[in-house]
Amino acid sequence: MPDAEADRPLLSNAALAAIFHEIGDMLEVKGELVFKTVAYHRAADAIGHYPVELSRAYEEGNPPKIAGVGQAISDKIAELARTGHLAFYDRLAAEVPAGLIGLLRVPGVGPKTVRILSESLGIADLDGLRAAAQGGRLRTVKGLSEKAEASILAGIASLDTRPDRLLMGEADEIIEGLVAELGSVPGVTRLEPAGSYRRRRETIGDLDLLAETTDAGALVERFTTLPGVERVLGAGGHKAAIVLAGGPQVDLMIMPPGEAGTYMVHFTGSTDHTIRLRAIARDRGWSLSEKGFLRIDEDGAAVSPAELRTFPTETEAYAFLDLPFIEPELREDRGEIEAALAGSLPRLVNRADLRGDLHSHSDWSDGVHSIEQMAEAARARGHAYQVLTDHTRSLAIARGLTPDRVRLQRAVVAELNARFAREEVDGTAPPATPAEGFRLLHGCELEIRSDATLDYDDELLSQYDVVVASLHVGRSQPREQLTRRVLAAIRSPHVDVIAHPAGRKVQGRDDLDLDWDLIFAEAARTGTALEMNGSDHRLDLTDQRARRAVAAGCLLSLDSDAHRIEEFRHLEWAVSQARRAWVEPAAVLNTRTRADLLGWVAAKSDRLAAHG
Ligand code: DGT
Ligand code: CA
Ligand code: CA
Ligand code: ZN
Repeated sequence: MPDAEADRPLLSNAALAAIFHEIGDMLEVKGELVFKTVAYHRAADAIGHYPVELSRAYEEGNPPKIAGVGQAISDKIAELARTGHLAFYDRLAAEVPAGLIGLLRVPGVGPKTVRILSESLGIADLDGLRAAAQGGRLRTVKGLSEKAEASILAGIASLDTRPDRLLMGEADEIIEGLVAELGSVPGVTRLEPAGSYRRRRETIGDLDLLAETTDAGALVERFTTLPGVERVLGAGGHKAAIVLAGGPQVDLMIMPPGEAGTYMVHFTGSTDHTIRLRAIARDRGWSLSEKGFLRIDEDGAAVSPAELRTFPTETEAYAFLDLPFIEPELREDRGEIEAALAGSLPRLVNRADLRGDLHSHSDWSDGVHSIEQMAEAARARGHAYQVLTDHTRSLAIARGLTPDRVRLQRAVVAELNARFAREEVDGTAPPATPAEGFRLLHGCELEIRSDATLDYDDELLSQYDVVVASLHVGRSQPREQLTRRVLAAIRSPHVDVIAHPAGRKVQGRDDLDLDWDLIFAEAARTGTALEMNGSDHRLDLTDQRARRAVAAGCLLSLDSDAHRIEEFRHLEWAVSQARRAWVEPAAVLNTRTRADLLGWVAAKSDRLAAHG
């Protein structure tokens, strides 16, 4: 007998994640306890990131154990995998109107406000909220002021105008998928991402792919019929453009074999960079386009018969202009042409230069994985050190640690390190372990409180290996007070790094209003590192700001701020922003050996004393 169920497509991990996020949102609006709603959002994240197709694993009867996914949620995945439905979800959806969930997207509107709005004004969706705010009706509700009404209106406006460029993680994921799909098309010998993605800009508008193939027709055919294609914008003999469902536009260009050099230069951009190259070419009697260098006469017209010079590699194309290869991250016309002409391009930091990571969390505060899981993952990546920096006491929302818990945690770290040391002697440590061995260093992400005091006393702070300080509260204080708070941390003998200094979110929250020149000067004077946080939602410091910081004499630390083991990949994004900032290895604290790092930390008091 044919099984009707068998034809049902399995839910992808992304689809499962969306369902659990929605459950979390609905529970929030219903007023469930925070820890319960957070559990659903966390599980949704874990499911979305999970490397194995979960529906299939559950259907085949071997569900994996996923950190952050407890029995109750596991049962729900099983039900979804088996039937494609979830009774619990259906019940909630019947109870909580979909429009109400949409209200949560408005900055500053939380579940409690949504409930009040729904109950007192009968607001059911975004349009209803906008109308009520414009009509001045929100201020009539108990608990909402005229100010709150204005801020909700501004929030709705920001939703409408928010640019939706891709974050690094989204772009990486799509590129990986495209390269996997298209790489298997017969005839394809090469696929190269270009455009802003290759330059590693912090957000990416559309994706640009260059290809070499012996069968252009087959490649264009597959490209325009990929499963995720929503619209085909155009398809020709050697190029095509598509829009992916709910995603970006992707441009595909097919290069003639052996002529990639100028194609790569042109489609990597930036436009500003290639305009400079064209001017140099023109001065020498050549017109530069993606097709190559075309000989021109004094009037700029192509000579006859046409003379076209093409090159298989970018290095050769640059060399034709007597320039060294210029790294894609530098190609923004921010001085790289001048430096290339002068032979003074920087030796950019790369991932392999990093010996460790100074900022990460565990499930003791707001992370997902255990201390041991995080340490093992860092060790397997070849780090010589990973600093565990769970949040401190006053950041209750992130389960900041009390001093008692800090002492307990220190013992856990010591015990793990004893095992790592034994395994290095036994020869049972993972093969990636560096010569200096691996140690988990004990640190914290120390909250800088609103009044510019630090969250722990000197006695407790002095016992950490490394302290990373940051501020999460009182963000709207005036510039003077915010700057005073950051300076207080910089001047503390115990603080080694200022984490995500601008407190901004990519395409989201604004920067903190800080006196940057003062901060850079004090950080340089005291030898306090400034972080380039690699989370693609943060990327803080930005490339431009980091470049100013290094010019002012500051050290940087390139950190993952990982809250789960998969987030160690943030380090790659921190590195790419550092490269865009022209950063060389010597300016990065975590290119140092563990001994050098700890020596530098220990010397902070001396530095403070020496400089008064
Ligand atoms: P995006 O997509 O907004 O993040 O930025 P890009 O840089 O990827 O820009 P896109 O996709 O419009 O074009 C990809 C590359 O193609 C760009 O970096 C340089 C080249 N290109 C595009 N339009 C022009 C142009 O009008 N003039 C020149 N010289 N190059 C262009
Ligand atoms: Ca692009
Ligand atoms: Ca494009
Ligand atoms: Zn953190």
